[in-house]
Parts: sequence; structure tokens; C-alpha cells
Amino acid sequence: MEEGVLAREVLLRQVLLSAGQIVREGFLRRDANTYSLKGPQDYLTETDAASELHIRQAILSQFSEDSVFGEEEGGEVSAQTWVVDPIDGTANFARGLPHFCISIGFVVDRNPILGGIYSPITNELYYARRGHGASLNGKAISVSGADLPESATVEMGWSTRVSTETYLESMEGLLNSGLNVRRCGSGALALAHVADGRSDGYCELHMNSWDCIPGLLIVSEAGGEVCEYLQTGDLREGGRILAATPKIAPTMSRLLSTRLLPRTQVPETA
Ligand code: LIP
Repeated sequence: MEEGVLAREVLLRQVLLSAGQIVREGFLRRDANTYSLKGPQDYLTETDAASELHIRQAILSQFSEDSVFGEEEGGEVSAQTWVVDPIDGTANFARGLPHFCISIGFVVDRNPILGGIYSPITNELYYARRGHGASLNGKAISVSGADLPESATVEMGWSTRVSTETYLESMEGLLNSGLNVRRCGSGALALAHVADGRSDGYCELHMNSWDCIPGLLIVSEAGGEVCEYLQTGDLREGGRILAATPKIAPTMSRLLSTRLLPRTQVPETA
């Protein structure tokens, strides 16, 4: 499999950049208010579709034995599955805020092996291969050294998939513990920002696999603690997500009733 992983690693980096070009051009030429809603607060733009089509074609033309499970077109989950979010942070994209990314992961038999996140406006490419560390534009990254909630900043994602009551209860617990909580609208990019220390943690009460698998792998490879979803989660269902720097993670795990993956169970090298 080693050779196969290396070939897919090359493709992953290339396709993040080429899809990034499509997304960047779409953002720069977009007209205000040219978006539609798939559901309440669930945005869709033409560029989501164009980016996903490009990524699917790039993967399947080279690896026809793999399957692609994407946000816009769905697809199969098989022994070798690519999870694809063609634009994470679509609401930001649609409203002209330059905070969004492309998020792609490669999963073998439920084990995430490769993860990449690309922010096309800032030209930042986050990447991890299981057991080989995490990088930003080719340089190794690691999570922050934050050790106390009172001096830590975390991000909490939101969607209509979770009730307002549950969301507010969790938010209240985090704030009462002393944490500063922000929300910037791209869960995948928020996970990347835990990996490079711009944030000390990220949590969301429900996240889809294409939004979280690449970021969870990148945080784990950057020395952070991550929730069990990385290893046991159902790619089709999504789940409760947590990733944080080691000294902040236990507080968040307790407050949010989200179990962390014991470090000894973090999958080995691929
Ligand atoms: C959304 C994320 C958002 C997160 C939601 C959702 P989309 O993805 O950007 O931050 O909280 O769960 O996944 O719709 O922009 O791809």
C-alpha cells in the first residue's frame, strides 16, 4: 500500500491547489447574492458544484478503484474512500468573506490515512499523513502550549442539525470554564487552526465526515488530542467533534461529554 499512499499523496496536494484555483476565481468573480439555500442556513453556490466535480474527476481518473463521498453529490463509502468538501465555509464564500477552504481526506478501512485542507485566499495548505506529522505549506506545525482555560481561545461550530437549546448549554459551559469562544464559519479551517496553534481547541456537536476527517487527522499529527470519531466514526453519519491542545482537551471533553481517543490508540504509521 506504501506506493499507493504516496501516489495518492501527490494527487491530493495537486487537486487541493487546482480546486483552490477554481474556488478562488469563483470567489473573485461572484456577484453579491448569487447563492441558493439547500435548507435553512445551508448555502450552495455554483462554485461548490464546479469544485466537487473537478475533485471527483481528478481522483477517479487516476484511482478508479477508490470511491468519493462528497458534500454535494454524496457517493459510495468503500474500503478506500475519499471524503470531499469542495468548499467548507460556503456561507462565508457566498457573503463575500474570504474565510473558507477545500477539505479532502483519504480513508482506508475506516482509518484516515491522508488529510489536506487548502485556504485559497491566504494560500495556506495544511497536510498530514498518518504517522508522519502535520505541515503548513511544507513546514512542520504543532498545536499551542495553552494550559489554562482562562488564557485559551477555542472555536465552536454551529449548524441547524443541533437544537438551539443543546448548543447554548454547551456554549455556556465553555464560557463558564473561562474559555474564550469564537465562531468563524468554517469548521475544517478551524481544525487546521488548532493544528498550527492559532486556536487552542475546536468543538462541534455534529459535523459531517468531509468537514472533520482531514482536520482531525491534521490536529492529531500536530500533537493534539482528538475525539474518537477519527477512529470509530461513521463516515455517512458524522458525529460529535472535539480537537484541542493536550492541556485544554480534558476540560472540553468533560464539559461537552465527548470522549477523546487515548493516545495509545492513535493509529500507527501508514
Ligand atoms: C459548515 C461549516 C461550519 C460548520 C457546519 C458545516 P459548509 O460546512 O463550514 O463551520 O459549523 O457544521 O459543516 O456547509 O460550509 O460546507
